[in-house]
Amino acid sequence: RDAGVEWWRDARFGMFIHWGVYAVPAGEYGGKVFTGASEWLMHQAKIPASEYRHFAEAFNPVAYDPETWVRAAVDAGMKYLVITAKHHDGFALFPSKASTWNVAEATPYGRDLLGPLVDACRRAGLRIGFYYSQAQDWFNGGSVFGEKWDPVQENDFDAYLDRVAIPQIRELLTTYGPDIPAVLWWDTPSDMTPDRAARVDAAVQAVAPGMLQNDRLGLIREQHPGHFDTPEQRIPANRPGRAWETCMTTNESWGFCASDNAWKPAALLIRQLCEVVSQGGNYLLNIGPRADGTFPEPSLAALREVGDWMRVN
Ligand code: FUL
Repeated sequence: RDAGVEWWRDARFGMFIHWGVYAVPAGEYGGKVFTGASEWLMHQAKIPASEYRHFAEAFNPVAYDPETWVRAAVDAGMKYLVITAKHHDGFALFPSKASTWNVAEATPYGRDLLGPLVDACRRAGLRIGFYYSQAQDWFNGGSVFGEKWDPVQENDFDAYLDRVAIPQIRELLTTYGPDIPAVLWWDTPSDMTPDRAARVDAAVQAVAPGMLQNDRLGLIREQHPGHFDTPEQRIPANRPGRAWETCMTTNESWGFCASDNAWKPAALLIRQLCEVVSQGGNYLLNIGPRADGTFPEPSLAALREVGDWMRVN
C-alpha cells in the first residue's frame, strides 16, 4: 500500500457520497416528512426491516454513470472520493457473501455499484475510499443507537462483527485491487470496545497493512496517531495536532432528501474550503445522489461554481 497519508495530505479536497436505498423514500415515510439526515430514516421512523426492505425493490439506478460523477468531482478540483459502501441501514452497495442485504441480491438493479466507480476513478487519477458503518447496522444485527425497534436487532454484537462486518470489510479490501480502498472511513463506534475495534483493525492489517483510516473505529485514540480526525459539519477552532478532515453537507442531509432545500451557496463552500485548507486540513464535501443514480441539480451547480473558482485561483 503506497505512501500512507502523503497523497491524502496533498489531496486537500474530496467528495463524500452518501448513497443507498434511503434515497428511495428520500426522507419521507407513511405520509410524514422527516427532516435532518435522510440516511437515518429507518431509525427515525422506526421502520421494521421487513418493511424497509421494500425500498430496495424500488432501488434501480439505471441512470447511474460513474464517469459523470467522477467528471463532476474532477471539474470541481477534487482529488479523491469516499463513498458509503454500507451505511447504518446495513445495505451494501456491493455484492456480499456475508449478507443478502446488498445491491446485487436485494434490488432489481442486481449488480455491483462500487466496481464501476472504482474503475472510473482509476481512469481519472482519483483516489477512492470506502465509508463502512462497522458498528451500527440496524438490519444485520449490529449496534443500534438508542432504542431498538426490530427483532433482527436483538442479536449478539460480537456475532454480527464476526459474521457480517469483518467478512464485508475483507470483501471491500480484497475485491477491487491492491490500492483500493485508499481510505477506510469508519463511523459511530457505538458498542465498539477497544478490544472489538482491535479485532476489526487486525482483520484490516492482515490484508492491508498501514491502511489509512479515520478516527471513528473505536480504537484508543492515543495509540493510533496515524488516524485522521473527522470534525463533522464544522471547522475546528483549534487545529488538532494530527491530520484532520472536515466533512460537510451541501444542504443539511447526507443522503438524498427530497424536502431539503437548504443548499449552501457556493461562495460559502469555497470559503470553507479555503479556511480548512489554509489550516492544514482536508475538506470532504458531500453529495447525496438520487435513487436513479443522478446528482441533485443544486449540488451539481455548486460543484461547477467551486470548479470555476478553483480554475482562476
Ligand atoms: C454521522 C452519520 O451518522 C451520518 O449519517 C453521516 O454518515 C456522517 C458523516 O456521520 O455520524
